[in-house]
Amino acid sequence: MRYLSLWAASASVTAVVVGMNPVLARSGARAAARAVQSEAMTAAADVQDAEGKSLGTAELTETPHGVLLTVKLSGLPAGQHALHLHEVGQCAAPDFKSAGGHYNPGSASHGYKNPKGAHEGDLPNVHVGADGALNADAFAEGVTLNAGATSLFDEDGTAVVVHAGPDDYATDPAGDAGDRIACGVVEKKEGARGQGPGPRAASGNRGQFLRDQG
Ligand SMILES: [Cu+2]
Ligand SMILES: [Zn+2]
Repeated sequence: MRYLSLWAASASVTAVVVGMNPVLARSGARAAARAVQSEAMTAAADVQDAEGKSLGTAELTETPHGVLLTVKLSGLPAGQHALHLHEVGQCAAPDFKSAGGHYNPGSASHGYKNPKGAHEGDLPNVHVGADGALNADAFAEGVTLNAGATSLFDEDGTAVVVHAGPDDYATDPAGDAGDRIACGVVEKKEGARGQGPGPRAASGNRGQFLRDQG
C-alpha cells in the first residue's frame, strides 16, 4: 500500500511535467531547487532613450517561476507600448537594433496569440499616461537570472526594450510594435550571486535574428 501510493504520487508529478514545455519544466524545477537554498537573485537595467538620456530603471528579480520586472520610467510618449526582453545586452542608440530579436531560447514564434508562440522575452503591453510616466510590473515566465538554459545572463546578455507602438501579440517575429524608443542592458546588481560573462559584442550567429526584429 505504501509503495502503491508512492508510485501514484510520482506518476502524477510526471504527468504534470510532461504536460509542460520541457524547457520551462526543467528550468522551473531548477529555479525552485535554488530558491530553497538561496536568496532571490536580482538585476537591473538603466533604460535610456534614443539620445542616451536615462528614463529610469527596470528591476528584475528571479522567482521560482520566472523573472519579475518592475519598470519605472518617465519621459515616454503617452499611449500603449510594447515591452520586451531582447536577446543581446547591447543598446546602441538611436535605433537599438544592436539588441537583436526577442529573447527566444526555446525557438518559438512570437506572440501570446500565436499557436507557435511565445518567446520567453514577450511581455504584455504597457500604458503610459499623459504625464509620460510608466510604472508597471511584468513577468517573464520560465526564465532565470541564475545560469541555465533560459538564463537572461547567457553569453551575450539581454536588454529591456520599449517600442513606439503596441505589440499585437501575433505577428512574427516582433508583434508589429514599431521603432525601439528606449533600451536598457540587464546587469547584475552589486553583490548579486551567480557567474558568467556580462553582455558583449553580438556574435555572427545572431545575423538571422537581425533581419527582421521589433
Ligand atoms: Cu521588442
Ligand atoms: Zn516575441
